[in-house]
Amino acid sequence: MKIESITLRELKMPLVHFFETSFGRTCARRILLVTLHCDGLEGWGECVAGEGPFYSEEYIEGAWDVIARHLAPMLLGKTIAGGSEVPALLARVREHPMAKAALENAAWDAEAQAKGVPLWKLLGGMRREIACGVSIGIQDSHQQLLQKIETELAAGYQRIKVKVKPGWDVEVLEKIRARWPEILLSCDANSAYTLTDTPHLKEFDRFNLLMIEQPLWSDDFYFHARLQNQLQTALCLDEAIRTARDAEAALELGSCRIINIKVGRVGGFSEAIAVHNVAQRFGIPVWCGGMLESGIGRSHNVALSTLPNFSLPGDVSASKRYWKEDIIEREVEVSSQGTIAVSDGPGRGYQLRRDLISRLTVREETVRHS
Ligand code: OSB
Ligand code: MG
Repeated sequence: MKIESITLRELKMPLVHFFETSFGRTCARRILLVTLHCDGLEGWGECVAGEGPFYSEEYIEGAWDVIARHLAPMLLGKTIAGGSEVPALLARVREHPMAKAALENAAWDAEAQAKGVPLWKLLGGMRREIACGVSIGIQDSHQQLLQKIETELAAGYQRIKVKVKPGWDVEVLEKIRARWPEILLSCDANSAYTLTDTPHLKEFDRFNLLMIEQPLWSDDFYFHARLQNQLQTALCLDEAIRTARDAEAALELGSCRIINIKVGRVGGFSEAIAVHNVAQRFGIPVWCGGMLESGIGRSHNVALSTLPNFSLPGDVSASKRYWKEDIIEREVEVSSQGTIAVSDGPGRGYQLRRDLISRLTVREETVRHS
C-alpha cells in the first residue's frame, strides 16, 4: 500500500450526557479523525486525545499539529505492507502515542480492507462477541448515579464502573452495594489519590470490587506496588501503562493484577497487542478501555477486544450511550446479554456515514507528499 495523502478532520460531537472524572467534565467531544489514502483505499483512524491535556499530556490541538507537521510526512510516499510497519516509521517522534495510534490504526484499517479480511481477525482476535461494561461518570447527585446504574443494568451490561475521587467514593460505593450486593462493580480514580490516602483506600476493600483503577499518580507503577501490597482489592493500571515494557515492569513489581488497554494510550494496535501478550504471559487479564470514541475508534476497540486475553468486560459500550447519531452504520449495538457481536465482513465491519461526517466537520486539512 502506497500512502499518497493523509486527511485530518475535526468533528464537533456533543455528548448525550456529560462525562465527569476526577480531572474534569466533558460535554462535547472534539473528535480528530485521520484518513490514509492508499491505492484507492481509505484507512480511517481516530485520535482519542482529549479537549485539554488532563487525562494525559496529549490534547487535540497538539495532536493535530504533531500529526500534520511531523508524523504524516514520515508516512507520505512510503509503501507499507500493513499497520505493523507504521510504528518504526514514526519512532523518531518521542511520545505522542494517541497521535501515532490514529495513523497506525488507519493503516490496519486499510490493510484489512485490502486483504478482504475482518480487522479483528487481522489483529489476531478469536472471539465472535465481546463482553461489555459501562463507565459511569461523577453525577450531580447520588440519586442520579443510582438511576444511571439501574438503566445500564436493565440494558444488560455485565459490569458497572464508577468514577471516584475524594468526596465521591466510600459513601457512593456504600449506596451502590446496599442496592446491588452482587453485581460486578469497579471504580476508577484517574489518579485522584496519594499514598497518604492508603487507610482511606483500604476502606474500599469491604465493597468486594472487581478492581480499583489507577488510584495513584498517572505516571507511577512503583508506589502502586506498595499500595497493592496493602489492599485485598485488585488494582488495575490505566494511565501508567504506555508500553509493553511498562506492563512488564509493573507486573514484575506487583503494581496491579489487571491491566486496562487503551489502544490510543499505548500508541496503536501493535503496542496494544504487545501489552496484551505480556499480560497473558504473566497470567494477568486485560480489558479494553474507552475514551468516549466516535464510531471509528469504537469499532477499532471492538476489534481489539476479540483477542484471547481480553477476558474481563471492557468499557466499550453502545454508540447511543454517547451520541444522538454516530458516524458509522450500523451503530455499535449491545445485546440484552451485554455483548457486542463482531461481523465477518472485511475491514472494521461498520460503514461510514459520510454525509454526517461532513456535516459534523469543523476543520479539515490534507497533507500530501511534497
Ligand atoms: O479513565 O477510563 C478512563 C473517559 C475519558 C478519559 C478517561 C477514561 C474515560 C472513561 C470512559 O472511563 C470510557 C468510555 O466510556 O469510553
Ligand atoms: Mg481509567
